[in-house]
Amino acid sequence: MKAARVTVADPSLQPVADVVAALAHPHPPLTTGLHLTLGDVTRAPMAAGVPISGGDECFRITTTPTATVCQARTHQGLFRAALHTSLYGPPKTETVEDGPRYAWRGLMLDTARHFWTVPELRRIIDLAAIHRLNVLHLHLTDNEGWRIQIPGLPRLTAGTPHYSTADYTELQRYAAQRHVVIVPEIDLPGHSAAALRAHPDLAVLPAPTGWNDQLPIPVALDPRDPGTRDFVSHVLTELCRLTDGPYVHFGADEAFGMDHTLYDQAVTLARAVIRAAGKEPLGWQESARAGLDPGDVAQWWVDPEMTDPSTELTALGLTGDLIATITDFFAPAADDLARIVAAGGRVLLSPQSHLYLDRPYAPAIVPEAQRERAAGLGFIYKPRTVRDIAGWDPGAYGLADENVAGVEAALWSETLRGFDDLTTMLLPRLATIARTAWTGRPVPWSEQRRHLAADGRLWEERGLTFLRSTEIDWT
Ligand code: TNX
Repeated sequence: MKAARVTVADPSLQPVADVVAALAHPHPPLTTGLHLTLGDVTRAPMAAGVPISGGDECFRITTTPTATVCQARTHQGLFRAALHTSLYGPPKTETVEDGPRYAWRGLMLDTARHFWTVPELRRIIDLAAIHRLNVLHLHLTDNEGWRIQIPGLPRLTAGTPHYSTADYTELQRYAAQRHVVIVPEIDLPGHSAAALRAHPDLAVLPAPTGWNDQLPIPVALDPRDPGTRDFVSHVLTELCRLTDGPYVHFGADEAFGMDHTLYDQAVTLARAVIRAAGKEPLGWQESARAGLDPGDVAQWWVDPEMTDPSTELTALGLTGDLIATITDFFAPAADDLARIVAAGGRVLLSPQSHLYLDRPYAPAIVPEAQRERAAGLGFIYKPRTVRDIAGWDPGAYGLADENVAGVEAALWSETLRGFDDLTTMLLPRLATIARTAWTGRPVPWSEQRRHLAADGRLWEERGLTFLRSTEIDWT
């Protein structure tokens, strides 16, 4: 298919036009022509949250008889306007001004439990851009694997699929052209079994009382040990050096049974190293229990649905002390949101009830032929329909704009066998979340269904497998 012609008012805009044309390439042209020009946009909706990919994303689109004119103050604004118009057609009114409600609109992918190749990640970056997301958060290490080359520590990645520093650099470049920022995550001090396998000399804490082989052993690095501190400093410093974006994620989730003082020490160390290397540190919500400075970001995932998992854990056949350890761990999560706000921190909204895309789809909406792919992770998570996810309201938590970093969907990979499983879990849900993050509120379902049908045509044209939910008329 030949894309619509994109012309530019000055040569500096040619790279924007080229990337838009490349992204639109598999799709039939919906405009006679697009013209890109820098300029002021009168209405400038201020996006709440942390500006991550170059700030101003607002634009104006004006339709004339010969072309659709996109105007914005930045390349990013032009990219948003031109790509959206190429993919979905010009707006129905003569002039439209638009911009995002949330500045950080992300997707987290788990590359540790299942390794996604560089070409697969490129397709995901394209998909993110199409849905106006601007962050790809890569969960790069976990118990099951270490996926990023760290100069000076070759054992971490020896003999396992991983991203070389050259892969990572190239991926950031590819993403940046599409106005997507990579936020890398090294998960510490828990979730560290892969580090320990490569470096058995690292000091780790004993497993909590009652832990047994019903769940993976929760390896936590001991922040008191000088060699282990050196390891953490080295890894995070090198990662910061490789990273173009402003944020580096240090994990800090699920340090089950870890003593509070030691947990504080581990988080304090990670933050200090990342800051010293010139980046902003960011952790999962648990990290807020080690204190936060005003403006610090914490990623909130344990929403009220999950704060007492004892019934589900019992149903799984877990017993006594183990249930107590896990339940004790989740109990303080109920106060984390208030804790982040009280410290003047900023919440990156990833509530598992709606934004975790490894959650199973409600069986009633899954066509028979897709049952297996759509199974997801049944553990603790209650299944939901696409309509439920589309109804999620980021404004429902009573947070002031200064306490919001943005919105991020997350996909863990424990149950995924390949790329078709990945996209089946993402789509269509990711598109509804991305729309909510852009507009700031749930789009009415009748409207959302129409948008999803249009999205479905794009996914088909790009050869992406998606859940053909029975809630939507895909024809
Ligand atoms: C909890 S969510 C985790 C992940 C798992 C996920 C699903 C979070 C910050 N940590 O390590 O993949 O549950 O099992």
